[in-house]
Order: sequence, then structure tokens, then C-alpha cells
Amino acid sequence: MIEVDLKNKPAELLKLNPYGKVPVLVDGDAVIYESAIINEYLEEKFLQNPLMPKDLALRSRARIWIDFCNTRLQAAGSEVVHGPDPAKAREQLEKYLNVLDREMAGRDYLVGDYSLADITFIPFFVRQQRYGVSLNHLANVRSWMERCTNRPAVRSTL
Ligand SMILES: N[C@@H](CCC(=O)N[C@@H](CS)C(=O)NCC(=O)O)C(=O)O
Repeated sequence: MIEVDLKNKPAELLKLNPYGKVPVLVDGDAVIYESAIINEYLEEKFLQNPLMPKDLALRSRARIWIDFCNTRLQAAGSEVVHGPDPAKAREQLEKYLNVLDREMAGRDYLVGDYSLADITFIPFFVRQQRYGVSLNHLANVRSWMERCTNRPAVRSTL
């Protein structure tokens, strides 16, 4: 694993990823960027550890939550930290977290078993403090977050 200083990006990063962003996965000749696509690549490469539902409709559900995380929750989080109106972005973020809390009522994971849908939210959970939103009243989100972050494979990365 190579860590890069994002304030002083090495030329190599731009060669690998024209967006100049991390993460980038280099696997032999394959160069993959965009975390959702890296996750799909790894899931498809290691077929012995399936992390997507088998059922076609459930696969779409998982992708809907992956999209929700990336284009809504994470986007609002990024606006809180970097955007021009953090208070408004925080309100939006709270709405998204409420949606998730309702969805997680009576569920262990978002779509059946632990899947890429849950995994996509883990970076948000790990960094939630930086967004200044409280999860105290969101019992379903909190227990789901603990269930995900207590998994041995996740804990080993924290
Ligand atoms: N959609 C991208 C977002 C990646 C991203 O924004 N990475 C941040 C670090 S977490 C970055 O490289 N920022 C440096 C920059 O934008 O110049 C993904 O999911 O991989």
C-alpha cells in the first residue's frame, strides 16, 4: 500500500487516476479508481467471498443503497466539511440519516446478509465525528454501525 500526501500529490497519482484522487487499486496491469468500482472489482475477483446478494432484485436494492451513500450521504458530508453552507448541508445529512434509521428498523444489515451496501457506509461511520451530527437518537443506525465496525475484517483496518 502506498500512502500519498494529497496536498502534494505525486505525478504518479495523476498518471494512475486522471481525477487525482485516492483510492486507486493497482492489481497487475489493472488500474482501478472510484471506490465503488474498486469494491465491485474485488467482489467479482474473490468469488469465494460473495458480498452481493444472489437475487437480481436484491442486487439492485444493494446498488440503490450504494448510490444513496455515495451521491447523497457522502456528498452532504463533504458539503458540511468543504461547502459554502455547512448548516444547510448538516440539515440534509440529518434527513438522510433519518431515512437510514427507518430503513434499518428490524434489520441487521441493509439487504439481507452483510454486503457491499453496508461496506460502502463504513468510511462514513468511521469519520462521522467530523460532520458534527449526532447519532444518539438514531438507535437503528447506531446498532448497525456497531455491527459493521465490530466485524473482525473491519476492526483490523481501524
Ligand atoms: N468518488 C471518489 C471520491 C474520492 C475522494 O474524494 N478522495 C479524496 C480523499 S477521501 C481525495 O482524493 N481528495 C483529494 C482531492 O480531491 O484532491 C471515490 O469514491 O473514490
